[in-house]
Amino acid sequence: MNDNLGRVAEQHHNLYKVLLEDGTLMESRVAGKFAYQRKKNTDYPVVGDYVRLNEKGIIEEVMERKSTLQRMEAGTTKKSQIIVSNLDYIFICMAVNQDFNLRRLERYLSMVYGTSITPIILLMKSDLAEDIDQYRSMVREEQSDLIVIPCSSVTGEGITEVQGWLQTGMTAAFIGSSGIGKSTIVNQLLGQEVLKTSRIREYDGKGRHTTTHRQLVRLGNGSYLIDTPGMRGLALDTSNVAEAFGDIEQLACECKYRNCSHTVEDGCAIRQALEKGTISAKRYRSYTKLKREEQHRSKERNKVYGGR
Ligand SMILES: Nc1nc2c(ncn2[C@@H]2O[C@H](COP(=O)(O)OP(=O)(O)OP(=O)(O)O)[C@@H](O)[C@H]2O)c(=O)[nH]1
Ligand SMILES: [Zn+2]
Repeated sequence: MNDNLGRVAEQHHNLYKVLLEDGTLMESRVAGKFAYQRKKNTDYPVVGDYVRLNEKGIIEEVMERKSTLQRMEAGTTKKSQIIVSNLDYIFICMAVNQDFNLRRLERYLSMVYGTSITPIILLMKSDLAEDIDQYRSMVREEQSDLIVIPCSSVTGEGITEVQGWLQTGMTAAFIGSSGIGKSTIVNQLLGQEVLKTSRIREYDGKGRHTTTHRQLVRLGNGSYLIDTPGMRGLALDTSNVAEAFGDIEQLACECKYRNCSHTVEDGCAIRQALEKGTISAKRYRSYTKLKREEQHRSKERNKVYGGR
């Protein structure tokens, strides 16, 4: 990074913390011109952005983004919200116990579809599985070229392989349900740096000592890990929807046509279940609505971010 370049490490409303080359965190705001020029909300800085600062430490410019992870804003179908930017990898974490869920995996994969972000599947708590290859095959059946790494912080399996992906300048985020060992593995990757960089002690407005969780950290070798509240929320949205419609998604596998829209086709397993009353009309409507929104979203994404 140049002298006047930094990387957005935290965002709290319109207040940013920018990580500088020398490792210091600088509090910053965006230049007034962002407002004058009526920039779109997606033009404002997000965690992961490389930004150019002026001599007063104000963010003048957001450098072109290599990739973005987006979510639709609640209540709208068009406007999207960028959660983080410039990810190279996303570690999709699933534990090899009751957490393991292929429908949820599909959801996660659909988020990175059409971006340049490479998904890497971490089979967490691999020490708990008798036959880890069975899980690996199930994942590969979803998509045969996926990178799959069994990981355990108990046996240490997989840590070196994960580190292998974190080369200088690379940025990765972890996503997955709560309680499956993400923090444990991140702390192992951070090693001694955890106290220095991940959890920092600061004085809050009332002069109390508080411990805050940093959203972007740089490892010793110059790679970056991102863990924002936005990413955590995404994990929730994703698993809730998948779990809420898991039974219907399962039925969809039995439809006669692979690209069945579940509306007019012959041999649609979902419509048959609807007629039999196995699934309610209300849930069927919510499900098809969700599907349509999803298709619309991926079309929009391809339009805007085509070729990336
Ligand atoms: N068997 C086994 N247990 C593990 C492993 N890694 C973590 N755990 C345990 O799983 C629990 C949750 O671990 P965390 O690292 O806090 O999980 P997390 O995914 O970060 O959870 P959130 O912070 O809530 O998102 C702890 O009790 C850990 O001791 C592992 O590799 N194997
Ligand atoms: Zn169907």
